[in-house]
Amino acid sequence: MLTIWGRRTSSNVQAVMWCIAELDLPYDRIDIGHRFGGNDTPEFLAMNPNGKIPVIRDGDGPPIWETGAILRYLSSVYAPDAFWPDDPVARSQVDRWAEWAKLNVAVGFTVPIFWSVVRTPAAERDWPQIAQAVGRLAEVLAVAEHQLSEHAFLAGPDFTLADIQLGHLLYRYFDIEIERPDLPALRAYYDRLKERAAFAEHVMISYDELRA
Ligand SMILES: N[C@@H](CCC(=O)N[C@@H](CS)C(=O)NCC(=O)O)C(=O)O
Repeated sequence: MLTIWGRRTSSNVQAVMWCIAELDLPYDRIDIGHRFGGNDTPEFLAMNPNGKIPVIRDGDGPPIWETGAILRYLSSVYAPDAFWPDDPVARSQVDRWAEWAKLNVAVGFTVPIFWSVVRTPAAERDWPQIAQAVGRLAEVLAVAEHQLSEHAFLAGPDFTLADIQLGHLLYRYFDIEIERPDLPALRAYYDRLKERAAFAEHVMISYDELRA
């Protein structure tokens, strides 16, 4: 049995939970972080000295933290080959897109855009700076747009770990009050993700409680 420490409104927890649900794994999730607190206790810090969520344990195995490491662990142990290939060369073709999404889309969206809009009081929002961040992110998303205009999923024809790393950000990206560039292939991809039960359950979650 997997145990996950982390509140369901955390985008990183959402990525992990979406992956767990896609792989149909049994789990127990414990609410930790933000309004629940609990991530600064000695017990939690002994699991993750960064005091961050998500953390998982698989049975009585050691704690695993960092969302990318958790996703790769779960995929290596439990996923079918198409989702996370055994062959190192085939796997690199998925991993490069997963890493790309984490380093470019998550970093370019979460703090400079999502936090600046949702987690900042209306009177303090710096719209020119937000518009700049949206413009920078648009350049990154144009790369995904090109890829998704040729393939059903980010790394090619199959749903893979790379789709978790990109897709879990898209509910918030398409939902918040920003001007978005016209990216029809990305929008169609997001619409397809919304049809997945695991995505709807674990990613399409209200973020109202995070509002400043
Ligand atoms: N690099 C880490 C970042 C983890 C992180 O920043 N988690 C946030 C939630 S998304 C957190 O723990 N925030 C503190 C809180 O929720 O109290 C990862 O990818 O897992």
